[in-house]
Amino acid sequence: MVFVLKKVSVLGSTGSVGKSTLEVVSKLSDKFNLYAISCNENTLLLHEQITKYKPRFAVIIDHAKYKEFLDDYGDRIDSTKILFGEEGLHQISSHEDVDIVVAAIVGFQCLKPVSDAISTNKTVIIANKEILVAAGEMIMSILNKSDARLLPVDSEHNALLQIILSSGLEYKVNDMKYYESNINNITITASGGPFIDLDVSEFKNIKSKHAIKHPTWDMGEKISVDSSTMMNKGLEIIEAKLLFNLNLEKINAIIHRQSKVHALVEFFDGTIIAHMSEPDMKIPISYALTFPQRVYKSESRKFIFDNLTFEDIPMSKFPCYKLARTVAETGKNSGLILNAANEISVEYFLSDKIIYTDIPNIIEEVLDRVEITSNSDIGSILDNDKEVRIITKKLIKEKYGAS
Ligand code: MN3
Repeated sequence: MVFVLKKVSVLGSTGSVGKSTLEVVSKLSDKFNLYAISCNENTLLLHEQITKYKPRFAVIIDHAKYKEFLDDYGDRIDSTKILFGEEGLHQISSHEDVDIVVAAIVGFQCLKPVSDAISTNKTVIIANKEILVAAGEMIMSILNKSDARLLPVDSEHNALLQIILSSGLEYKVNDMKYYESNINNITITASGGPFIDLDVSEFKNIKSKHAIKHPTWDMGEKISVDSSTMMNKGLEIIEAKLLFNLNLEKINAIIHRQSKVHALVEFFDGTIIAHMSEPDMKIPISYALTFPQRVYKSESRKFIFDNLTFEDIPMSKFPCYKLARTVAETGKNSGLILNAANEISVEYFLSDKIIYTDIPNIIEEVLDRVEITSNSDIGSILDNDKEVRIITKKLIKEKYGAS
């Protein structure tokens, strides 16, 4: 039998998950072949990646950067053909040669290629949280009509997947009752962020430079703020509800400051199985790539067990987490509203236009103002998202005088 290498497209290869994915794919070169990579505007790194990993295609989304790149190098570097924009993304996500699409583009730009990849029955490895939160129901409905597979690389959800598979259960994203009839509850962990020990009366004095420092994971500014408000954990509750179809009261989060236990599953017999590893994204990425096998050899680092602690989340400190749980229950477009209002609020906070404690207040008010409906296609999702962002900015201008 001839063993055929699986062809992988990495959307967003210059971001942190993208970079880790390329490292894993090149380490597993006896299993995978890099089909394509893409960047928004970091063409400097893209060029480096082209030379190093030699994909068949490389896509540049930003038009000016694409033009500039063509002027410098032409439309082909050795065996790599340079493609442009949405058309290029469409090609590398849905071409019949592609087996696996890693969706690591930040934001809504990822929605169309993910939907293309699902419709063409790819294995989709999803690193993009916001499209699961904002368009999860639509994504699940096209997934149900396809033979595609959706695998999460968010460390907690990937850990849940690993526990479930290791326990002899299957991964059934589309089955509404499967986990309800097999699992008591699932728990994802949260580091607690930088303000877990700060008195809540001090929260109003938190500045953006404090909020972007995450204790255990190395991440971008926006997600670091989301971790500090626990919105990130809230978004992950929504993500978990979508992927594992359990009632909300069976989906928990707990503070575990060391980020070494990533998730726990309690089964009917009272057994709780936990997933532990050093915080290294290459572990969940490699598991998703070789799913359901475990093939990747991690750089051997000794796992340090000392002082693993677990605490309940102090809800009164983290209203964003509470809001997200309500949204997980409400469903429909409430995830979209939460996501958009949060992104705008965090953006304003990062540029010091509003204070830290305004963030949950703004989101809550936007959730009250915008109509809850269902969006069934990409067009209405994008329109709804734009609308919510405008409403959020208007509200911030009215109430906080910022623009
Ligand atoms: Mn996570």
